[in-house]
Amino acid sequence: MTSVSTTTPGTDWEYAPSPESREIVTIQREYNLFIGGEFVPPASGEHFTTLNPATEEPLASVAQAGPADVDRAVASARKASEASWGRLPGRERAKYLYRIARAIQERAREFAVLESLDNGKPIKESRDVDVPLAAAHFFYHAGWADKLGYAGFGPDPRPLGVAGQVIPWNFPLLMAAWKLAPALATGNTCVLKPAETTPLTALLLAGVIAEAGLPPGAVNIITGDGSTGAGLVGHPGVDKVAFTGSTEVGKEIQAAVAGTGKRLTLELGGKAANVVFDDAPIDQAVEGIVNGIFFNQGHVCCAGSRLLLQESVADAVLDRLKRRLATLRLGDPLDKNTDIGAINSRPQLDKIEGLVAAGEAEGAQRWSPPCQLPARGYWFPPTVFSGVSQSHKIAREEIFGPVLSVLTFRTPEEAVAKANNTPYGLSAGVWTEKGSRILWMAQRLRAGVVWANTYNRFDPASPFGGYTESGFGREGGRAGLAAYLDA
Ligand code: TAP
Repeated sequence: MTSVSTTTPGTDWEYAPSPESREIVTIQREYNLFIGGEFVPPASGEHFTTLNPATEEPLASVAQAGPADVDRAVASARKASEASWGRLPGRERAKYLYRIARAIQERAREFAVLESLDNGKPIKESRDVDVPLAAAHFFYHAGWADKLGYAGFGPDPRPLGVAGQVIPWNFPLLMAAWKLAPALATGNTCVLKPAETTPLTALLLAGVIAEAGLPPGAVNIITGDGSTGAGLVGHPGVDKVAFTGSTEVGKEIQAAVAGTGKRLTLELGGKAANVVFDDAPIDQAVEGIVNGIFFNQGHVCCAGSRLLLQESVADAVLDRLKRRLATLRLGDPLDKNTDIGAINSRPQLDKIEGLVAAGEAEGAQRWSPPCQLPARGYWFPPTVFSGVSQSHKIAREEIFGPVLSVLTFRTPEEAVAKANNTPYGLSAGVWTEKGSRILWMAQRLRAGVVWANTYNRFDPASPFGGYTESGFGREGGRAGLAAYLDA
């Protein structure tokens, strides 16, 4: 498969294909569960198949953890919490975390290729964003492990015990790092459940963790579907639940955990406003808009999926945005020239198609650059809706795909009112030349993260999380440590 430019063929320079070799990765035919420091078969003997979403080709057969396996994993984490990992001094824990971070760097290409195969994201993103950030999270938290007594949590903050962690499919390795690194740095032990459609990089990470010599049971990785996740978060042996995923499942988890005394953090969905004022540097803003919604096919909780343009520049920005979108290349995720990869699964593609149909039915104007989609696999072209009003479904619901809804505003007050007119509160973007306006906006936008003249920037030192239906708790930075400490 090759990447196809969205420009009209023959009218522009074409890139020669530049595929990354998949030879670097050995994908096993079958994967088991990582419990107690080793790979063990599931009690039921059941496995499911994970696919390459760009080709629909089966990649591997992966263990389905049932209740007996969840029990076994939680018991193994409890044992490590009481007898080994939970008793190590911070300076010792740090050594293991540094080792994991370095191993991710050393095996970066392997992780990146595997991530692109299992998730469908372009190799340039897995190579330049997911994998380096995953390593950075382990490095950053390794630095904290021996300094917790000086972090403002009292002289001797204690770990909570066993953390049950459930993650989604959009950043499989990175979300595993976001969960495991702070939990381990603070002396907790972990049972992690990756998403059903993207378990492979978490299992590769399990191998790295085994090689790094962590005490058995400090990290357990159990694969399975939603029932495995429900079994884990509901398990009485879990002290802390950390969940990243949809608001719908987050609410179910909150109800299941209520009254149990378990600590809970939820990182859920979003419908962020990316606000462009008339004094913004337009070319930079256009790059930020593209990065905001088309990075990772829009499968990003903090995606800038609602573009708010000041009316006086709306036409000019839209024109330039469309010209820029016509240069994006959609196709083979392993091609280093690819900008837009595959949609992660058939159900996600169905959801995007359904919401886009609703946008058209409600009267918004749909536009995509000329774009040939590959015959096999799950694909959706970059799409822009203009003429969107706040009542439209595509302005209210999270699409979680490469679809941008464009609205306009006249005054800063109107921009704030429209940006905040959402049940979510995860992120927002502001584009303007005026520093004072950035501060004015940041004080009024109800979002956990506000980016100014940039978008989708992540750093392990910077806390990330939401308000209202986007969840609660923070990941990253000192604030992220608090979620794993009894302080
Ligand atoms: P979900 O369907 O919520 O799945 C997330 C994880 O929860 C998966 O591992 C899933 O397993 C598991 N799960 C499903 N039902 C469960 C249950 N009843 N109890 C416990 N676990 C359960 O979300 P998704 O479709 O994978 O991800 C997309 C959503 O995640 C979007 O709304 C997005 O905004 C949000 N998200 C948020 C963030 C942050 S940081 N706020 C980051 C990434 C994604 P299966 O995979 O087997 O279904």
